[in-house]
Amino acid sequence: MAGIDYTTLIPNNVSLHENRRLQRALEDWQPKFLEWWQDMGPNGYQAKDVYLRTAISVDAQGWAHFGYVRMPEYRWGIFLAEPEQGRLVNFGDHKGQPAWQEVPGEYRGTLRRLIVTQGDTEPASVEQQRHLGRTCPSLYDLRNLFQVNVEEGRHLWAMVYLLDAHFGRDGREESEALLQRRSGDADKPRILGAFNEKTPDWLSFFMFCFFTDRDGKYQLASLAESGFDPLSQTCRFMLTEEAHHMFVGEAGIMRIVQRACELMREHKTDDLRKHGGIDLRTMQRYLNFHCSVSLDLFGSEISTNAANFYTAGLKGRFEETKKQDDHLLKEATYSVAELDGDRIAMREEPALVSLNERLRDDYVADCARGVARWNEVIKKHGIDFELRLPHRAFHRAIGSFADARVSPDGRVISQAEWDAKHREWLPTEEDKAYIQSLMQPVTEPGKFANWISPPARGINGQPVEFEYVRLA
Ligand code: BYC
Repeated sequence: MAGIDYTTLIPNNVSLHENRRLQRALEDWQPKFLEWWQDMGPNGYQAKDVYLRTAISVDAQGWAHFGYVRMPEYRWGIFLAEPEQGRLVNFGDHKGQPAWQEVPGEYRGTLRRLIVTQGDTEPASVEQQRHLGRTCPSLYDLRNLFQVNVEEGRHLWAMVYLLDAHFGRDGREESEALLQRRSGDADKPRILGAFNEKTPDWLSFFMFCFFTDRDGKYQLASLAESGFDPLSQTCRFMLTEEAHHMFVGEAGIMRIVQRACELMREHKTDDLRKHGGIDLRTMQRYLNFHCSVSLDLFGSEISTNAANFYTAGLKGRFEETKKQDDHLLKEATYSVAELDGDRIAMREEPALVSLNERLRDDYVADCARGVARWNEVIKKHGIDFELRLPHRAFHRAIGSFADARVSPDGRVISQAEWDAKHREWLPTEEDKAYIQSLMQPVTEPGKFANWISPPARGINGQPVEFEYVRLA
């Protein structure tokens, strides 16, 4: 396979022309998507040339083509990773059976819900980020924002393809509904909590890419294990795109940390507001917020939904096939953090209902590796400060800690202590106003806002001062 057909209205590597009914359904949806993109996509930049990458094949080497594109003309399409010959269902009650090419009737509703939940996050994030272009810290960052946005748009296409190809009229209705919900809307909100939060500034954007896109990585990796083969193939290709989004987040925060350290040394103070930088304590509060809302995205610690997804063979564990166990988990247990009076204790729970928590553990370990890389920058500057992940029970709205008050270091505290201290732990109105005051656009090629360092290198071998977006 590998080659993508760009001669058709909808680029694809799924031989769409052989399935007239599906082709018509998607061609009917395409103008509605474009209308949504015009209304809810990046505000103010639709007519500009942006240096974007587009997928030209799905094999590991060199799938991307780089060139100037106007975003509404981006070739959104349907790209599935190469099929694995003889693939099996690798876990759950159907383990060992050939992977399904069609939706098993008994799992139709469940699978549809999983795909819709995944699909809903994609347009949601574009909506959340739609005003950021106007305050970009550089053309390099502006281009990265738009690359992330068009690829989230493509991820929506990926889920709509599955809905239209495999769920008949219900699927087509869900595809329409994906364009009708709106992030943060009181009447028709997006499905998951974090996707109704605002992304009003670039510090939030980078934190979102680091923490929330990383949830995407872990959820997609679990769905890539699915016994429903088209879902697996779709998610495997999406993961290659997701990697860039997390890079944008990790490198963005690292550049802000770098700049903070430079300013601290230059002015011999950690109060950077006088000097137009973002101090590390403010960054810690933003980190606490974005980490905690992203932890919620994994669902409840104990979840029969998660157990059912697994037993049915629909959603696996992270790197399921690399694990050395029976892949049934009926007898296994897993250690889960739970509230035990006024403390948090570990308890052995049945492994099947603990799968959300297990995935959250994989995620936390991955986040910790990124935070350690930020701390290396701080350490290299000889500054005595460490950014930390908040405890998993801190500021949670989903699961067993939702009603508890827990400090970032994992102490169960009283409401009174929370009221007295939460301003030290979460972004305050003053923080938000200060960060907002820094959001002045910098659009001269090669120039960067004062609060962020330039990147070490440009995109696709281009220099940092390349004109990544043509604004003229
Ligand atoms: N907010 O058993 P529970 C990405 C609901 S991000 C609101 O605890 P379950 C991306 C839940 O739906 C990845 N509601 O959870 C990143 C259920 O409702 P019902 C997105 C929530 O079902 C950046 C009830 O609470 N992909 O790709 O085991 C940019 C009890 O549920 C939340 C996926 O999420 C919440 N946070 O697991 C762009 C993968 N959490 O059934 C993109 C697909 C739970 O009682 N989704 N609820 O009405 C899933 O696998 C599961 O739906 C979840 C929840 C892991 C999200």
